[in-house]
Amino acid sequence: APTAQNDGQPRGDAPAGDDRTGTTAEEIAASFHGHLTRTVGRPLERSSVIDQYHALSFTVRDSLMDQWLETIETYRQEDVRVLGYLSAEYLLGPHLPNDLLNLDLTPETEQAMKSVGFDLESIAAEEPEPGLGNGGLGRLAACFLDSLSTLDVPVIGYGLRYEFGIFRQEIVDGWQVETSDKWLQFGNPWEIQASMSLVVGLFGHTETYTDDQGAVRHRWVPGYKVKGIPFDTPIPGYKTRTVNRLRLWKSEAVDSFDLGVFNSGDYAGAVRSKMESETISKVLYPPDEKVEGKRLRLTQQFFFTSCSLQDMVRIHLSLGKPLEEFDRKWTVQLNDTHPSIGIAELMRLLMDEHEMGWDDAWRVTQTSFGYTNHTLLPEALERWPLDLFGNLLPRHLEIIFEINQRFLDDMRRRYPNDDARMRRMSIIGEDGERTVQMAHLAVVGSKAVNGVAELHTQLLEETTLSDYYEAFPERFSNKTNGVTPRRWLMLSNPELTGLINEAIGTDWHKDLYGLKLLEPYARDTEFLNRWRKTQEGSKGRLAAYIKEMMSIDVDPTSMFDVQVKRLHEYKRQHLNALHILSLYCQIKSGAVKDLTPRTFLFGGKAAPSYTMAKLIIKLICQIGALVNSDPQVNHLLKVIFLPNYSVSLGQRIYPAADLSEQISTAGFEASGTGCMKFMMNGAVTLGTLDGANIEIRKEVGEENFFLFGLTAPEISDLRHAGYNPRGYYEKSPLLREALDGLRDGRFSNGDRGLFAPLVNDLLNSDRYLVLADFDAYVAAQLEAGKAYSDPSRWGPMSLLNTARSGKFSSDRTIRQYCEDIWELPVGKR
Ligand code: B1H
Repeated sequence: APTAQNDGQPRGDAPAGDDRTGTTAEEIAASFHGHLTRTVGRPLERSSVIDQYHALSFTVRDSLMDQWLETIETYRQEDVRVLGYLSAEYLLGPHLPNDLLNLDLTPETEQAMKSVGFDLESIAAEEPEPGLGNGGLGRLAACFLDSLSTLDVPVIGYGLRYEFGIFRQEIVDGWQVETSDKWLQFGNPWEIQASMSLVVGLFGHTETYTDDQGAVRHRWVPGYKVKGIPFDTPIPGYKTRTVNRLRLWKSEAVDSFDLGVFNSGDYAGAVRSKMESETISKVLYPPDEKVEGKRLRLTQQFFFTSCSLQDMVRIHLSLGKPLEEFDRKWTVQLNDTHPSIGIAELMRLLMDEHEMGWDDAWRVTQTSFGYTNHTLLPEALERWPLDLFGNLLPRHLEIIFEINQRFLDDMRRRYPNDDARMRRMSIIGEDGERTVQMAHLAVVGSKAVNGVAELHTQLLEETTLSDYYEAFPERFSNKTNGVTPRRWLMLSNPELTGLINEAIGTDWHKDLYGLKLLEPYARDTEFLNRWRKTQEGSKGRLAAYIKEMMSIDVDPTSMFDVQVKRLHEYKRQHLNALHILSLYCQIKSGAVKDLTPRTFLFGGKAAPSYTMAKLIIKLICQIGALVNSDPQVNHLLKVIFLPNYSVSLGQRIYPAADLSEQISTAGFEASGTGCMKFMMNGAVTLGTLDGANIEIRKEVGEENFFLFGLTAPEISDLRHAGYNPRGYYEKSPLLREALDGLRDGRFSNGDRGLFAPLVNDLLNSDRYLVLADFDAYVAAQLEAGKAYSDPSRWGPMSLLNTARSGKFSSDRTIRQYCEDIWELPVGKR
């Protein structure tokens, strides 16, 4: 690395330097200057902020590389077991500030940038967010990687290197408009292409042949092959030398260019195969909790899963180990069913490519995998039509048929004469179109199955997977989700972090239960004042951002009431919207005069094909337009839909929230993780008894949580008795006024048709019981508003939410996976 001397750079008065890496501000400045001139190729004076961002990222990456190599070497020498985490999504968020935090180099870097006349914050703002995920599921994978590295657990995260991540959302005239996310267009300084590649087959047919020993064997003769190229991103832990690896696969043509075809004059034909191959890792599928039955999606899943398993097998063999011991060296976690084709693929690799017999291959496979379920929504359970599946993956279909047959033979012995049960449990679904049911394959082929919050796991066991739970209760367990406090508290809320550190020290950074020490401050008025001031600071910064982006004034002393998450009917953003409409009507009619001033903030993307979700966005924006410009109400209410909700936007929002809206229909939100980020930052939850809300309420105490709504059992009773939404409409005057106004075009300049689909759906089916919960929601909101207006009541509630959020660190979650499922030691180094 270049030194300060030979670059002739100004030498700021650097702090002593980090005691772990020993890096000083001078060294950072020197390395930065070196990269700017030699890697990026720009003179300092004429460099753009993007140039500076690249140079600084290379500088930070440099300081990770020694630890990275050291980590890999340690794993090799100590012959540790390694987790292969398979996920179709990683919603990482920006690397630069996070890696600086984890390396403990933020102050030195700030100083280094200042010494060359730049500002770290502005440089960091140039980083395009790697949005390789949709929502909670992808963000969970990213939090897990942070915790795994922080706890020194060996892992390779495997996934797809989408060229286009989650779409960018713009709001035009209140409607969502999608544009493509070209996150790689200026290059990605965080990734390193590994100098190897693997080949993945597709299509074709299978053959039986007799090998040299006279044994009958099977093989797959693919009709088409693609190359998988690995790109590695270092994942540093917080204040540890462990730097794990995220390995994402890019697809390329085996021969990127067919010279023979080209020479014959068919230029288009010569590049066609290249195009088709590269399509596989081109773009992230944007549906969330709803499957898109497209062949390309199955191709993506198989492509990255096959690459990843081949990679594990390759590493395993390079260590000189027999494949019979694969399950001792590796533990493979399936983040939902998206990679569950891996079960058939590992069987194929072991049997067809490495000559293992069925029984050994099955034992190795079945003891290698664990499966995490993330949703009970039937439309999100992956089922592939048999012909599509068999056409793309003929050998895998044969293997799945045999797994199924052996499994059902087994079950038939345990449950004789129970054909209905056999039909329910079969991996091949037979009602209507024949399908491969991936959740069934995942359960049959795994040693462990888990849900992501207590209620969700319980419902999995009692409903969706009940037959399997009855057959293998020992396989099932709960692993309540968590989020990393590094990104979601320390990085996004440095002001609150500083205040907490001052009060209780810093032990909580790696053991979030340590926040318990804050509890006594709930009685310290002076401290509570500082707590509130700090939060008002964050609210002021968000208000400034809103002013800059949307030219709307919001009052930082008003109550910030926030709902940010993917748009989905079960999450009930429209319940929130109906409540705002009702407040609006009451203020207009004079029924309500004094009200705790509120700023309602929304953010979230709708799947591009999800018409109702897009209409709900329009509804929120319409209410915003109505309310924000009306002098009769806008001193009491403001409604903001923040466009393009993302990890970076989340980092601005969570610290500024007073009230956290977690209002899904009970039984539908598997866990939720946004709820945990709010809690850590001192927001109070208003929520239903759903997902992780239940556990949040248990931790924080019922007096510090605003509860409303039907419970999951009440909902199933109501459904059985016959749910009639119109009855609720007729009984509730507030609800009637809001819905009638929507139908009459009162809120849409007389346009009666605009919200008709929404109103009709609510009155006629209301699958998510918005109307049934409306009155209870309004009452809870009133209560929350009152509590907020009394700082002596709100202050302790807010502080205790932070103090009691320890359980919701993903460090806790990862420890539980390590102990119960992966059998991996934690924090050994
Ligand atoms: C969750 C998904 C999901 N559950 C299909 N399921 C997808 C399903 O593109 N697709 O096809 C994408 C995502 N995502 C979420 O997982 C749950 O809804 C949350 O409640 C949970 O907190 C999160 C992490 O476990």
